[in-house]
Amino acid sequence: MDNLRDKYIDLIANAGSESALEDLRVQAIGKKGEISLQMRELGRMTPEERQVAGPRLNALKDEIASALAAKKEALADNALDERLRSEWLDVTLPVRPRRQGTIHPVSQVTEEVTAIFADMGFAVAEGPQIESDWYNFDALNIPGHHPARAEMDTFYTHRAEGDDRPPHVLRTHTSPVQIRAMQDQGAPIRIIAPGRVYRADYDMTHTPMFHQIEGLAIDKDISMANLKWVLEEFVKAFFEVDDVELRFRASHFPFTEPSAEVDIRCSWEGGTLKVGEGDDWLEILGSGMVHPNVLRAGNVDPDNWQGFAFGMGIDRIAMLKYGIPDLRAFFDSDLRWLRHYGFAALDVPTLRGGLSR
Ligand code: 2NM
Repeated sequence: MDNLRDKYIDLIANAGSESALEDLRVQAIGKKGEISLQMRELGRMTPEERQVAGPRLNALKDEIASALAAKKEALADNALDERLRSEWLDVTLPVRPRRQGTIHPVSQVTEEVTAIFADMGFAVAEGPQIESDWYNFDALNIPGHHPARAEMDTFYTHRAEGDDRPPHVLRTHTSPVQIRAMQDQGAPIRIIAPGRVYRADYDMTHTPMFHQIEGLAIDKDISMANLKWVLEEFVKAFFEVDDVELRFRASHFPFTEPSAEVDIRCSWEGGTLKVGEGDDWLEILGSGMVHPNVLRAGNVDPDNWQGFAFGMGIDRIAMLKYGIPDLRAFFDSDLRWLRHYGFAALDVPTLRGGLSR
């Protein structure tokens, strides 16, 4: 038995691989292994002999099993050390620019517009996409009977049978964000609210979900003159031109008085847009002085405060700036489209570094 022990302990110590260990296990303590065969001999012994040999054989079997397990663990440790030695890599090396994913033009333009207004002291505000009808309509001077409610193609949520409260809506503009911001922060305030909005409309130039960015500036003495300057600065920075000409056309919105739609002078020579020259006018946004009822809804006293607001479609100005022809392709998630019109992930727009390189 001592010979058997020495033989296997030695073989196990010198085994070079897990499979060699497994062979040894079968050879020693497997069903037909040497020690198992010895154990079978116990039946032919006298009871006295068996009382001595039985426990010794069991102990030997246990000792070999432990030796096998210990050696197996040592081999695994060595294998791990070897992998750690051979498979290391320097995570401080620069990445290869693979451009697997790209920044969607809507995200890019949202960042660009945000950077421009941030530079003029506007903070970003956000709010829920599912709104109460009070925030989406009433607070914006659009009462229940107002035709604008019907014209908005609003998506309504479902109320349980017998629940007579007005249903929530998918916001049809980001203006509710400005109401909430006025309520939360009070005046003076200077914010922009970019985000998704929803209208039940689908054709060549409309998708049921699209993106808006709205701005709001409230202070003691803010006028249309400030609005004009801010919008001129915006258009010059966004279209990356030194001069623009803006045209304010009288218009009507329930939430502003007076209201104006803003066009920029442009040309469409050869089908490409040039801003600041030519004989065409391009409508890019709506604006006006915030209606006293809207200020009141935001708990801002219209006898002490006044200000301007404006809104524009992000998707539309993205198409104009980057020459993207089909609005509906924006939301198809077509990888080839995304690769073509998308932006490199590390190409963050800044005013000093250029908005769109
Ligand atoms: C527009 C046009 C004119 C607007 C108004 C407000 C608020 F909430 F402050 F009253 N936010 N945005 C506004 C004004 C939006 O979009 C064409």
